[in-house]
Amino acid sequence: MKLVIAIVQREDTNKLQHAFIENNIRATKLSTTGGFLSQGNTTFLIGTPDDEVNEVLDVIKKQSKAREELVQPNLIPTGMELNPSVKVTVGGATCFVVNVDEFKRF
Ligand code: 2BA
Repeated sequence: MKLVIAIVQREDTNKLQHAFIENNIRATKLSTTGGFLSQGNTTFLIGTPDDEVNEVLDVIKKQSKAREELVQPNLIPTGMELNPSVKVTVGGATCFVVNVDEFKRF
């Protein structure tokens, strides 16, 4: 079994959540904040059999768009040498696939 950890932009959250339900994929939604932009994003935890990981990743890929964000001067951590008006491309989705040692439901 694997755990897919998927960080997506807030704008993509609802349609991805619906796509999980339509595709019978179980997921837990967490409200999270990006460490760099300090903007709200969403982290989904998806426990899935090994042979269904690619299907899960395909669903996430289909529903996640890359967007450009302007980094605000007051959000840049001190000491970082960045142009205050720099544009960054966020997403589509940042995904980690990790092995699950045990899965139990009581
Ligand atoms: P944030 O940390 O708010 O980052 C938003 C975007 O800012 C990133 O998009 C990237 O384009 C840029 N960025 C982040 N750190 C940077 C840095 N030190 N210098 C220059 N640009 C930087 P994504 O890479 O698509 O990441 C979107 C969100 O996914 C991140 O939001 C964070 O919440 C999460 N994430 C990305 N990589 C991660 C990682 N290795 N571990 C944990 N979370 C990660």
